[in-house]
Amino acid sequence: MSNTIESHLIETRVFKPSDGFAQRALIPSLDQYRELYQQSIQDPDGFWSKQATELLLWRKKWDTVLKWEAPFAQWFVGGKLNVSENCLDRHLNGPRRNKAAIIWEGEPGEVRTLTYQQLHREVCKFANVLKRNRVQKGDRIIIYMPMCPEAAIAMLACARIGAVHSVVFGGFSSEAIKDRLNDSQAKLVITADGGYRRGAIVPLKKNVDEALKDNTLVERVIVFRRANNEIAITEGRDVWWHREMEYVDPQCEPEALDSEDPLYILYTSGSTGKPKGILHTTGGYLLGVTITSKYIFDLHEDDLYWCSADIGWVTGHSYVVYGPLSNGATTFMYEGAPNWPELDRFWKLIEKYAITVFYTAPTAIRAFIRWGDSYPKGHDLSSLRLLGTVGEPINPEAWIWYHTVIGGGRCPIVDTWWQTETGGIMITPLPGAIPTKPGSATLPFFGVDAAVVDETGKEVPPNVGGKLIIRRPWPSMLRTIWGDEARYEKQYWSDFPGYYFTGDGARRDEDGYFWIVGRIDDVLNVAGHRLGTSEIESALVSHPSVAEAAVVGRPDELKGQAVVAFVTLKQGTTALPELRDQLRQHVATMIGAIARPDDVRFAEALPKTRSGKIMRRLLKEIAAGGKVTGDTTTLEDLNVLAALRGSDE
Ligand code: 7RM
Repeated sequence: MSNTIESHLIETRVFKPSDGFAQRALIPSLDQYRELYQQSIQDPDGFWSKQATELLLWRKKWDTVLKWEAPFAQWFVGGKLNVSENCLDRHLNGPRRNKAAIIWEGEPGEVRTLTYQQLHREVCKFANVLKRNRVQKGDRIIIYMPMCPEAAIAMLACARIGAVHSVVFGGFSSEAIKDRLNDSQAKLVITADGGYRRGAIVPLKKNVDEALKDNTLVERVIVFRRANNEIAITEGRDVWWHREMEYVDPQCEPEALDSEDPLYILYTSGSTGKPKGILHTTGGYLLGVTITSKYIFDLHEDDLYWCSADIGWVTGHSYVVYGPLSNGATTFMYEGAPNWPELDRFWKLIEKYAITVFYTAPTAIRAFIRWGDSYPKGHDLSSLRLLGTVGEPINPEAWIWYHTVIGGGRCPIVDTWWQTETGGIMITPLPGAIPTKPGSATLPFFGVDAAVVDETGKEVPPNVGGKLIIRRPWPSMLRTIWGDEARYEKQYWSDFPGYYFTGDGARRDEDGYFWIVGRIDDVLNVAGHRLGTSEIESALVSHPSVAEAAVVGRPDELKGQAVVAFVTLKQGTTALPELRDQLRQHVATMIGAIARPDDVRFAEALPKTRSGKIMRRLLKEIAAGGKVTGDTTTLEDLNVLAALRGSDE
C-alpha cells in the first residue's frame, strides 16, 4: 500500500478576478504573475536584489544576497537597515506624514488614530524609555499586552534599538509567560494593567507578577495603563509607561542593524511541550512581509486594511504591524471579541470605518456562519473590496458563505497558506491575477519553490496527496529555534535533507493548485487508506445542521484506525440521535464509505488554540478514551476539555 494521502472530495468551482478588480490591481493578470514567478525561480538573487532595492530603505547595501549553508541561511549579508525606520521614518517626507498609520477601537468603544508622524514620535519616545531602563541591542524583551496601539509601539521601539521582542499572547496564562521568560532569558517585561475581553478585564499585570515569582533576571516591568484595574506595584521593579514617557526626548536615531540581526522570537507550542522559539531576523523578514502585504492585499494608498489577528500570533506581527506599516498603509486594530457586546461587532466596525481589505481566520468565519446571516446582513459592507483567510484549511462551504454574505459576491478571497516559521505568506492567490477555487490556497508566491512529495522526496503526480515541502530558502524563513540549532535541523530539515518540511499534508491538482489537507500528524489510516482530516470535516460542514467538525482517528483492531467526528451544530439545531446516522451517511455519500465516521459525537465546542486552530491531538486522546496528557498551555478554554470528556457516549 502506498504512503500517499488519498483525495476523494473534489471541488470544481472556479472564481476569476473580475475585470474591474484586475484593472486596478498591482498584478493584473495571470501572465504577469507567471512571468514574475519564473524570474524569481530562475534568477532568485537578481529578483530579490531588485525587490530589496525597490521596497526597502537600506543604510548600507548588502554584499551577498544569499549565503546558504544548509540548513542555515543568511540574507542580504553585509547589508544594514532598521525595521522601525522602514515602517515609520521613511513615510514622513511626503504625503503620508499625516496619513493614519493605526486606527484603533477599544472593546468598550474608544477610538484612537495615530498618524505616521504621531506613531513615529511615540515609538522614538518609547525607544528612549527602553534605553533609560538599560535595554541594549540584543537584549530580549517580553511583551504581554492587549491589542492596543502601545503593543505595536513597544514592538517598533524594540526594533528601533535592536532589542529582540518576544510577544506573548495576552490570553496565555502566567505559566506560558514563565516558560518564555526562562527560555529567552529576558530582562524586561512590557505589559498593561489589564485588557478588555467580552466586557471583562483580563488581569495582565497580575499574570506577570505570578510568572515573575522566582525570576531573578527581570529587572524592570513597564506597565501601560489601559483598564484602570487595581494592580500591585513592586517598588524598584515596576514603572508606569506614562510616567516614563514624561522623562524622555522625542528623538531617537534608529540603530543601523545588520540584516541578520535578530528582530524577534515568537514561541509556538511544540509537540513535546517545550515551547519552540522561532527566530526571525531583520532584512529578509522585512522584505518578505513587505512584498507579500503589497501584492497579496493589493495595497493602494486609500485602503483601510484590517487583519483581525492578535499581535500575539505571527499573523499579528507580519500582517497587523510590520507588513502594512512598511508599505505605508493604514492598519486597523480592534481590541476585543467579535461577539461583544453583540454578535455583529465586526460588521459594525467594517461599516463604521469603511474597511476595504479584511483578513481573518476560518474558525472566525465558521463562528459567524453559526451565529446567523442576520448580523452581517444588518450592516452596509459595501466598502469591502478584498477578503483574506489564514490559519487552517477553509472548507468550501465557509468559503462560499464568506464570498457571498460578507463579500457581496464581488470581493476576491485570498486563502493564504503560511506558518510562524515561514514568516510570511507562501502559497496564495494574487487577487487580480489568480483565479480561485474554494478551499485551495492556489499557487506559490514569488520565490517559493513548493512541492508535494512522497516519503522518498519524489514529487507525486497531480491529485495524489503527500507531504508539503519547500525546496529552497526564502528571505523571511526562520533562522533557527532560539538556543537549539539541533532541534531546528531535526524538526525542519531532516525528513528531506536540503529541503524544508512544513509538517503539512497537501495535494496539487491538474492546474498546479495546492490543497492543504491538514497536519501530517493528523492524517488517518483507515484500513490501509490514508485520509487527510480536512476533507471529512468539509463534508460534515457541508451538511446544513453542522457548524464545525473535527475528525480524528481512534485505534481500531480491525481497521487500524476508526474515524471519530466531533461536531458542533448550528444555533437552533438539536442533537437528535437520527442526526448522527444522517451525518455518517452524508460523509459516505460525499466522499465514500471508507470515510464514513464510526462515531459522531456532538459537542458544545471544540478545543482550540487562541489563534483558532482545532487541537486534534487532544481530541485523539479523548476519542481513545484516555486522559489528556500533553501540553495544554495554548488551549483557549480549558472548560471545553472537561465538557468533551463528559459528552454523550
Ligand atoms: C499563519 C499561521 C501554521 C499552520 C500550517 C497549516 C495551517 C495556515 C493555512 C493553513 C490551510 C491555510 N501560522 N494553515 N494557513 N492550512 N490553509 N491557508 O497560521 O504557525 O500558527 O500555523 O496552520 O497547518 O502549517 S501557524
